[in-house]
Parts: sequence; C-alpha cells; structure tokens
Amino acid sequence: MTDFFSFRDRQLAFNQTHVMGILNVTPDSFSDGGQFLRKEQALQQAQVMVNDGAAIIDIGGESTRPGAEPVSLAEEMDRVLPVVEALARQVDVIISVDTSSPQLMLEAASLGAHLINDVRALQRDGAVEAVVKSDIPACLMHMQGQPETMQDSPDYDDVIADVRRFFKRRIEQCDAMGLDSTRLLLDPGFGFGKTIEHNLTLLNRLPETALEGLPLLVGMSRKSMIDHVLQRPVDRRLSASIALAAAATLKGAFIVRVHDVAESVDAVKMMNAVKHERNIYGNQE
Ligand code: 9MG
Repeated sequence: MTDFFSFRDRQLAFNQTHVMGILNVTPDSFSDGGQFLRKEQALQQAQVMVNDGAAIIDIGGESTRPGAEPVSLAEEMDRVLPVVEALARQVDVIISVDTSSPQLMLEAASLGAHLINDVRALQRDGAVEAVVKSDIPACLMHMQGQPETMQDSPDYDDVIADVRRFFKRRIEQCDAMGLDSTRLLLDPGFGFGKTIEHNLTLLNRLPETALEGLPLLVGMSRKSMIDHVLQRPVDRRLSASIALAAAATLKGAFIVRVHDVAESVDAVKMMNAVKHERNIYGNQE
C-alpha cells in the first residue's frame, strides 16, 4: 500500500486524519445578493476554512436533510460550478463536490474538482461512468432509504453487517465498470437511515466498516444524533461535534467532514499526536 491517497494532482498521507470543511451553497447559507455575491461569500468562507486547517472543501448545492426541498439539476449546477471554478483557480486546497448528478460530476471535474462525494454511492444512472471518465476518486456513502423518508423507521438485523455488505457490493460493481477500489473512500453515512443506536454502534465499531482496508470518511458534525443524547438544538452542538470528530480520529477515520473547522482541526491534530505518541507537527516548545 502507498503512503498517500491521491486526489488527482494532490495527495493526503494515510498516517493521519484530515479535516474536510463543509461549504453549502444553498440559498439559506449566504445572503441573497445574486450569483456574484454568493460566489464571493462562498470563496471567502472557503479561504477561512483553509486558513483554519481544512485539507478539503466539500461544496454542495442541494441539502440532503430529511424534508429538504429537492432542487433541479440546472439550479444545482448554477450554485456549485462557479464556486468550483473560482476555488480551483484561487485556493490551494482539495476540492470535493457533494452531488449525485453525473452531469455535475463531469463538469465539476473538468473545472478542477478533485473528489466526488456522493451520498447515493454512485447509484444513479451514469454516475460510475462519470467518475471513471473524470479520473478522480469518489466517496461511496451508505444510506438506508431516500433522504425524504430515511429517518421514518430505520431497521437492520445487524447494522455493521448491512453496511459491510453494501460496500462489498458497490466496490465490486464499481470495479466491474472500471472504477478501481484504489480510487474509493467509504462512508457509513451517520444519520442516513440510522437510529441513535445504529449511529453509536457504527462509531464504536468504525474500523469494521473499512472494507478491504479502504479509507473512511465520516460526517457527524451538528447532526441530530447529538440532540438524541444531549437534547441540544443545532446551534448548541459544537462541543459534541468536536468530541465526535476526536472519537472518529481515534477510531481510524481518514477524513472527518465538519462545519466548525478551526475547533475540529485542533481536536483532530491532538488525536493524531496521541495515535503517534509524539508531536508529529514538529513545533518546539
Ligand atoms: C453531504 N453529506 C451530508 N452528510 C454527509 C456525511 O455524513 N457523509 C458524506 N460523505 N456526505 C455527507
């Protein structure tokens, strides 16, 4: 195994956990001052996250929260592509695009995106082909059901076995279509068709979900699993989100997807140092 995962011309070392900052380019994320202002605000926010230590920025134009309004492909492309293009020119960071749409995958890759993050695990028609053609890696996420209804009654005999079975099947299907597993990241999909117990089991037994030793991406930042345990509205979930990022790091996640980059980077770096049992960041006292 090589020491790095390759994202086109960029690489991340396997021997530590990295932080992915979330950049939502949905109307409720930025003031409604037209496309130019939206793009400028998104770029500024991305630059802050990079300065705070994010290795990857994940750009999404459609919310996958239960009950969120679906958006048309044209609208999703309009929101995401100008930001990808500008970010690729102006900011030295790995650019991920959170989408299930093959056409957006292709266009984003041609504008400089380095990773496709698909909560539907490339199961839409043409998605695997788009990633193969784009020559960039992809993250396959596990979800039971569809975003609109997935939290209605999640049900598993054995959530770990189910997630593993799903990854095995998707890895084989991708391979048969020319997408090699060295270009795949796996994500157990916290909160995507999971009860609080399923989420806690998945985190506690995270290493078992790394099928074929593939690198894991996890996202728990501000999710309702925190509310289940602590009864906190979304704007009071920072401390718990940091704790979950730290736990995921100790459990072997390669990438943690977060809203609060500065705070998460501190926690992840401390846990990286713990795992190495030395100051891998090299600064002297
Ligand atoms: C887009 N998105 C929202 N939550 C996510 C999660 O947990 N993982 C990944 N890969 N993407 C997510």
